[in-house]
Amino acid sequence: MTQFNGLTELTVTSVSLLSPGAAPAPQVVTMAQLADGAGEALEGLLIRVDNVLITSGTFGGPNTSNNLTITDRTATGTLRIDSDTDIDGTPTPTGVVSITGVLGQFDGSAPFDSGYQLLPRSIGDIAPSGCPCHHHRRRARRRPGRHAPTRRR
Ligand SMILES: [Ca+2]
Ligand SMILES: [Ca+2]
Repeated sequence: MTQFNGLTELTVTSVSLLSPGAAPAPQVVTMAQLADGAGEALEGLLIRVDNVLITSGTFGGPNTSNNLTITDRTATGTLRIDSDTDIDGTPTPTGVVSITGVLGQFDGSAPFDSGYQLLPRSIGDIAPSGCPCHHHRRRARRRPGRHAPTRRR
């Protein structure tokens, strides 16, 4: 087992299939549980965050990886769109969504307890949310959307 920018990596020497079946159900969490100092316990797990709004960044063009800022009512964090998925190149949602993904980490300095990133596996991991919360609806309407300058990384 090694670490890469705080992300625990398994160096795999052999893999055997123990039992075929469906992927594990995601654990439903809030952004506060993924915050600096808090996310370590969930690293590497499949999780889902509901009632999420993208507050800056876009999914970017095809074959690009992009970091976006997301928030629920509890905290703000990072959504990472990896170019290996089928998400890059698709329109960035403007409404409230539920996002399933694996929790990764990119943190270049000790104590390696920050920089958690939610990494959805495919476009199917991002679903519209039926959240009735007015807070999010107001924010979504105020959002400048595609007229805003986008930061590229
Ligand atoms: Ca870690
Ligand atoms: Ca891609």
